[in-house]
Amino acid sequence: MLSNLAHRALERAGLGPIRDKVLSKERLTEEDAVRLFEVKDLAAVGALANHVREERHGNLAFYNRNVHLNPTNVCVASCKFCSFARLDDQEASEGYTFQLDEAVEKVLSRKPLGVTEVHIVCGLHPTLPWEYYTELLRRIRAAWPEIALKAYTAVEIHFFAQKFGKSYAQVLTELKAAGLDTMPGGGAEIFAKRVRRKICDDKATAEEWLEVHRTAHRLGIKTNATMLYGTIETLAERVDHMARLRALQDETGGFQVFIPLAFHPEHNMIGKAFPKPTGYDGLRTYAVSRLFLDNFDHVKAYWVSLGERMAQTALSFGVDDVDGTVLEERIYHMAGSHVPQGQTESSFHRLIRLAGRVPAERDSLYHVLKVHEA
Ligand code: V47
Repeated sequence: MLSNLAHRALERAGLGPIRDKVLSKERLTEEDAVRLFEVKDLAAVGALANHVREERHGNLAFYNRNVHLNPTNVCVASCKFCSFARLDDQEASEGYTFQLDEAVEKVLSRKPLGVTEVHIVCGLHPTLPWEYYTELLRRIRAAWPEIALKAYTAVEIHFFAQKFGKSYAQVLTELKAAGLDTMPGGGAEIFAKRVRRKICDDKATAEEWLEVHRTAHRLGIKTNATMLYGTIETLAERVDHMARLRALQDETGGFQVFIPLAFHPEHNMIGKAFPKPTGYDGLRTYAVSRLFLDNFDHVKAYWVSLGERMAQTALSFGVDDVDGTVLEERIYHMAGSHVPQGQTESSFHRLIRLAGRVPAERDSLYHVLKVHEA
């Protein structure tokens, strides 16, 4: 329920018509979303997003027990915001590539922790063979049949298709046969051509990213969607990004969650020009996405990207999911994140409870495994 105070604040901000649309479940236009971004009364916009969030999920805040694996940081793409990628695996350049045995062993060593998902993302490695990627999944799956494998972004799938002369459907079918369950949402950045040309001009285009996800959905593979905010994009370009995701979701229903990712400026080519986005910007981005993406069940604050305190706050600005325990994270820590490498389940419960929510452990497909009432 929206409080009288929130109603008055929304009226004062000139958001009465948008509020009425939200309350009557009428779809917001791109202009509405830009307006929500521009309004200075963040609390009013947040209250409206919180209303939608609580209508969908009550007081629950979802998390999962997962680990990250980045088998290689060697990457032929030259994304200007990236602090993780290296051109080769020479020690001097800090590039690395795990042998298959090493990568599998790393994952299996986490088995005693009760992990339910492995999140796997690689750089676009110039020489690794196709079998490396399929075998990695196959071996983990063979040794740990019940683990969920969330692996390879659309940018990697596009790279595999080009490099190994396969269609997206062939790549995904073979990965599925090897054990792939779901796909992470990385590599989306901002879809607008103007932005991609400047910050990531040599990897999958917006259309290719979307086509990979369309193909995955057709093959029954659920996927996630991200948006990197806080570099050169305008607010209208953020909204355009979300509009393209909303349109694909109308078509396929295959996205599980939307994940805004805050730019981290350390050790990359554009960090000096763009400081880390403010908490204010983060919260309005979560709130607007919750209101605009009416066909997405979940909005996630990836605590590693946002920081634990802001992730807690975001749980009252439209967010219902804070990602996972993670355990070993590289992409954000190499770009200046100072949060811990991981959370224990109890530290996660504390984080969620202190934000006034009830922790709910979920699996990779958002089935609730256990609600941890106080
Ligand atoms: O695509 C890279 C982003 C993404 C930086 O699907 C950066 O559940 C900010 O997609 N500052 C990879 N962002 C991470 C990702 C992800 C993370 C957690 C959960 C899920 C999921 C997906 O990280 C990249 C890029 O957009 N990124 N460098 C940086 N300096």
